[in-house]
Amino acid sequence: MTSALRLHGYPVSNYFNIARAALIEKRLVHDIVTARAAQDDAFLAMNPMGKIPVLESPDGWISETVAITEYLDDRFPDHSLRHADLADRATARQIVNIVQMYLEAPIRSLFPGVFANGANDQRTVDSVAATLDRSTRALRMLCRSDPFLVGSAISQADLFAFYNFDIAERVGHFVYGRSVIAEAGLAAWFNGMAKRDSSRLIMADFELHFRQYLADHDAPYRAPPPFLSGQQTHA
Ligand SMILES: N[C@@H](CCC(=O)N[C@@H](CS)C(=O)NCC(=O)O)C(=O)O
Repeated sequence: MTSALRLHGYPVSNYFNIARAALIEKRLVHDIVTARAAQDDAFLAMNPMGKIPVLESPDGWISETVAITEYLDDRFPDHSLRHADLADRATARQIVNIVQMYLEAPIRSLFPGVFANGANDQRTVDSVAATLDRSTRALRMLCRSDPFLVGSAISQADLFAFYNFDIAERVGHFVYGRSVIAEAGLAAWFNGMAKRDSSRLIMADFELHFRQYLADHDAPYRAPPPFLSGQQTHA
């Protein structure tokens, strides 16, 4: 028998991992359907952007990870990943946006020269560095790490930040020799997040598939950076 919730995607994807973590943290029964991003008509009917993750739900196909996590909270309010306090809720959403737009997106523009057999031009490398300066400074100012990013309750901000900082740390160290996690003052928070059951399960799957992905793409990136090497989940 299949579950009412089926998450389509692949464990190398940081966004798939965020959506999967939301399902686990909310204790929702779900199935995983292994799928790669695609631009064919069948996939575009599920997600017009042709990206993963995509959630198959009783209310239809849902894509864009923030739409998935907020749908899950609206449909299944238990174990909410959004704060009741409106100021906290707005801060968490602000962190989600900063992490996606000013940390993950610029880092993603460097993927070709890190996780594939491509090259990054110097102008991109320089402009990404300047954006990372601003986003890590902003996150240092906004995040409380007490123990979660917006106080005592885990929220979608923690999930978006954890999986996107994991990938950003790899790229940031490879390209610049910098630690974006340390710059944002988030080392203790990251270590705490890495110990969660959801993170251990998801990162174990990530490691398994990532090795093959790097080999398939003839990637220059080989080993995790020093900060992540110290993580038990990345051993
Ligand atoms: N804004 C999207 C981003 C999803 C995304 O970028 N997914 C990547 C994998 S991590 C993907 O599908 N890439 C393939 C492509 O862009 O064609 C979301 O929030 O879900």
